[in-house]
Amino acid sequence: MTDKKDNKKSTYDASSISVLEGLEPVRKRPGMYIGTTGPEGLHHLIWEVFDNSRDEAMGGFANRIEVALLPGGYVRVVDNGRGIPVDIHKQTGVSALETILTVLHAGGKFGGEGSGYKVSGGLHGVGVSVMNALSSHVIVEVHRDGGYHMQEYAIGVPKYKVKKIGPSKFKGTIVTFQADATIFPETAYDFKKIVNHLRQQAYLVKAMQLSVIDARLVAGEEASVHASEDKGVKKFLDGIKGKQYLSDEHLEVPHQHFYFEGGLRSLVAFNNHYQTPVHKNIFYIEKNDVDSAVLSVEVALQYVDDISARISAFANNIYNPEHGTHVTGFKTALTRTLNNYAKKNNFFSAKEKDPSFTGDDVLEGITAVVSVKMPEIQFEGQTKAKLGSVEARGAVESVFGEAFATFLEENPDDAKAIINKVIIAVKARKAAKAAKDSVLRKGALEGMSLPGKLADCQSKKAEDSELFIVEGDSAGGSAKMGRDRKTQAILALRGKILNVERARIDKMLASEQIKNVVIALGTAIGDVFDITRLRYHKIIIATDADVDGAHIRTLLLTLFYRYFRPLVDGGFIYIAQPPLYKIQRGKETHYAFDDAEKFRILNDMGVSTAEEETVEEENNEEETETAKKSTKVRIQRYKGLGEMNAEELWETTMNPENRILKQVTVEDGLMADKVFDILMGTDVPSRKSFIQSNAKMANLDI
Ligand code: 0RA
Repeated sequence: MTDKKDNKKSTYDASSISVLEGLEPVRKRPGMYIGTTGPEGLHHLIWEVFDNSRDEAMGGFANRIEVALLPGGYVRVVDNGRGIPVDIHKQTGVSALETILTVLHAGGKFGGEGSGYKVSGGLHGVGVSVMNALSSHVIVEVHRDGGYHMQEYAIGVPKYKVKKIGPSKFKGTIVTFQADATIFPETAYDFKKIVNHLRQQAYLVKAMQLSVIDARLVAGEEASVHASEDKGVKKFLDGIKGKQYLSDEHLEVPHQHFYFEGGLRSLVAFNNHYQTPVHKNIFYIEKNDVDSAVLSVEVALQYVDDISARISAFANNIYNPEHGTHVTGFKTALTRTLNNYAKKNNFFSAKEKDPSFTGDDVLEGITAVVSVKMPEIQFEGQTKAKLGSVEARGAVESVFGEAFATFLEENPDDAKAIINKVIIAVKARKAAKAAKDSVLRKGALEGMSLPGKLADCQSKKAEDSELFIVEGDSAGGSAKMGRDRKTQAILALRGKILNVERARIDKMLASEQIKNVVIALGTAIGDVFDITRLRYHKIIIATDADVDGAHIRTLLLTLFYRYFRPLVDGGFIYIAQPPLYKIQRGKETHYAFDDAEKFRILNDMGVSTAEEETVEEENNEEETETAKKSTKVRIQRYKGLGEMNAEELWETTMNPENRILKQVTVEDGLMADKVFDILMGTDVPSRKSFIQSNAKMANLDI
């Protein structure tokens, strides 16, 4: 980087600027140029100016930049780069400075061969002229060619021609602007947002000194917009260490300095700050090739003790949250290189059937940054979220692949730790698959040997057949006795299947109880799932109306939602609605499915609510005379399905004539899936609060 500074000579003059169009359209339709006139657009003005300074630093012409928020809504961006050229453009008779500030897309880099710098991140930008068009006041100060020059603008229009104010032995550019309040409804900047954006940028340009200062509350004229008179200026432009442009006495205000010698390597270290790395050395490669369609490829990575992957991607210093071709190339090379290394160094045992890492295996626990720079850049869609340029893929694949292979060879300790980490990921993947497969094999091979717990129905026609999944052996017994054995099958689950706390659902597939459910369904699971082999067209979950019952129901719904989704989509899953109360008077029997229904029934029977309460409280399950009628009213509250005898269970919950079934929807499944994660997940606080709040609800019921 440092030698560039000396090698590159200034080949630029005003004639290399191509004049494109005036600024009028920008003020008419600002959204077209900065996306929005909301906060994003307002801050975009800063990025636009900053990008130019950053490009100077990236080209090796500057090594420090200061961004300061000043009183009166002013923002100042200072760099110690070459300074915007102030010489006069031969054709237009206007200075280069004025051209750059008043013509859209002007700027040396668009002027064709030999102009400006080639490796540039500002290629995407609309140019500083957009900032000028949308500012009520702009002051540009340039230290260049032995002089100190200045020009001012009002809403994009020059107040005077660029003038030389005095001599200067420095070089650099100071742009101070005030966003136009008639364009932006809100002109207050968000200092945190600026700090975060600029921190990210600081990582992208190795060893650039960047200061961000919030001097909005500095009183009076001290931080005046004509700050070039400030004492700090010379020290700043001179590159004296630790000196900012804003003078020292103003630095009692919020400020941050960024300087990352390691560039992307530092960004990976920063991202891994709260993690435990599995190896010591951060991999890093930077390769520049000025003759290629991809001018530069830069990658840094380190694995940590975690299962998720954190990949940040940039193209021309623009963050690409949706990744794109560069990341595709990176992943391909990562997978291939790690497989090659593991094979070559005998990490795969001979007896392994499928001795290779998948793309997902090698991503577990990785923290990586991929950055490319290219002159012709294409994004997918309207936003810059995803890189589309095809050349980036091959360039990253070969540059990174080669360098990473070398890194593994040269750092055997890191290599070993990384491979071992990936092997753990492979094991987890295989264990999860084995759990599925074991159920699958049983289902497929022993399809005829249905579980002993299943009391199957006589019909072999799935359309007519129903499977009741019942909680507990006693309810199972009643259901078996009460059922219509022609069409109704019963499978009893022992109450405590949920005791496997925090187990993953794929582990549960290995449990005997869940396996029974899967085998009974007949469809098998996973790749060989076959809905035409479904043995029942109604699968009815019948659990108690308490916390345990809700847990079991959640587990089953999650199982169906995750592994038997077509059963949910096809409307084959139901939830039984057993009654909560049995109300009897003489030979008259009523069932109530909730409290509201209980009150309605009692009302119809001519029992007043007040009396009913007495009845219930004092004589639960016992006979009592009411005041109005000399007949006895008996109210029984069912605490579980097991309390019902065979006849009651049939009458209320199983008999297609009387029962109420709730068909399970995809939304129910999704909901259960979420609740399942809370119940089973490692997120202990929310799991606790979930169970507590539901336990309260359950208590109210009792
Ligand atoms: C056009 C050409 C050159 C530099 C710049 C623009 C330039 C613009 C800005 C904006 C903020 N800071 C800046 N620094 C430089 C190249 C000049 C040369 O070849 O000497």
